[in-house]
Amino acid sequence: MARIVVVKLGGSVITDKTKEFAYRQDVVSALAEEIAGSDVQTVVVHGGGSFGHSVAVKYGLASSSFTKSPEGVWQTRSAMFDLNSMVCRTMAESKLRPYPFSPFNILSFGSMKSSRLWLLGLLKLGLTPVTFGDVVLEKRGFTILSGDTIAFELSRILKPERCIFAMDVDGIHEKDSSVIIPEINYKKLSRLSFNSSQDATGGMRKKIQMAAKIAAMGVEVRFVSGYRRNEFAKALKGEDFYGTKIVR
Ligand code: IP8
Repeated sequence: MARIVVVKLGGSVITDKTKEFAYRQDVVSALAEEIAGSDVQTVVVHGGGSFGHSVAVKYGLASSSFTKSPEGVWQTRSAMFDLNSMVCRTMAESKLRPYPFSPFNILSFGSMKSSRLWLLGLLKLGLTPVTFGDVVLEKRGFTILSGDTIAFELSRILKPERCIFAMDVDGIHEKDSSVIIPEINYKKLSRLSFNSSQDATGGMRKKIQMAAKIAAMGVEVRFVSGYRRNEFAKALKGEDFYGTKIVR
């Protein structure tokens, strides 16, 4: 069976978070070319960046807060669907054949086995499944379902060879150090402390929690810069790369 890799494209990589609705086509194009040129079967999930997140905050929507605003839900989802269609179009221009789907699809099959078979079926037919962070209804109202959580769910379902997080930084470094940690096990990772600059929005903490959960299942996680296409390509193919590897 071909090698399967789950890739999370960070919102801060594929968009410019300093400007609303600023899509980075050149970055997505470079990463998509590397995916298309590799021999691994890839399942992609992308974040919200200056699409989903900038709209969500206006309506008090976050992964730790709830809203019942129909306007907020519509605007946020609409921004995510727009971004998803841009990402998929860029991927198609890079010779991939994306299959966009809402993350709720994989939950609607009723069993992990059915979700797995569905994803494997798409991959076998030459499609690249692409999903995204979304808005989810819970008891207290609507909240954000982060792409990092979806990367964990996809890893649970697929047990891929590895899971790559393409980020706007090179990897993880310890507090008061700028040296990227090349490899760390998931237990040590959970105990690591960070500078506030490394975790301004709490996004890094969440990513690390999910990465630790994925690595604990025996799926190797790689944190790599999405701006370094060569390092991303090496990380994708399982070669030595510049970034952080998280292992069990
Ligand atoms: O950027 C968030 O996904 P994330 C998606 O992976 C929305 O946290 C809806 C803002």
